[in-house]
Amino acid sequence: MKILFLNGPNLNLLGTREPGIYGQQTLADIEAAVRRRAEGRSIGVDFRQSNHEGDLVTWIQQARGTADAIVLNAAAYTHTSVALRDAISASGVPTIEVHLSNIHAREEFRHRSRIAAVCRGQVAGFGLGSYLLGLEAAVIVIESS
Ligand code: CA2
Repeated sequence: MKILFLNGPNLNLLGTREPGIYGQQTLADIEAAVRRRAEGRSIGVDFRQSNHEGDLVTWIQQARGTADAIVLNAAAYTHTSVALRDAISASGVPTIEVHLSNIHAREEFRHRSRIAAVCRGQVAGFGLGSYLLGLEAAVIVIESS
């Protein structure tokens, strides 16, 4: 099975600023942990980040027929992007929404996710663990389809 991990804007800064909110781990550390968890389980991991909404839209479109599931941390686009919502919906690829922080315990504008309704589910608040749980959720969704 192939799982596509997509990361949105500013996540390339992880580990360099705001460690109080997002932890000390870099995105490379998160990718390494995801790859370790997938090892020996016939899971192919493709892990990407972009600061550009259009890149994320294109990658979600391309996932149709090439990935079995998407694990998506859309970062700030979570709260704004109708384009990402439409892309997830159009691709038909089961998508798990993940967040490092508990978006529901933060500022009000982060409580609403524009993509949640077209995702299979959401994991938020467990730091790097959200990605590992996202991986397990993706496996469950793929294996039960
Ligand atoms: O908790 C999450 O994973 C978020 O998706 C992170 C986004 C935020 O806009 C969402 O509301 C919740 C922000 C990612 C920015 O990451 C930074 C990392 C280091 C320094 C500054 C920003």
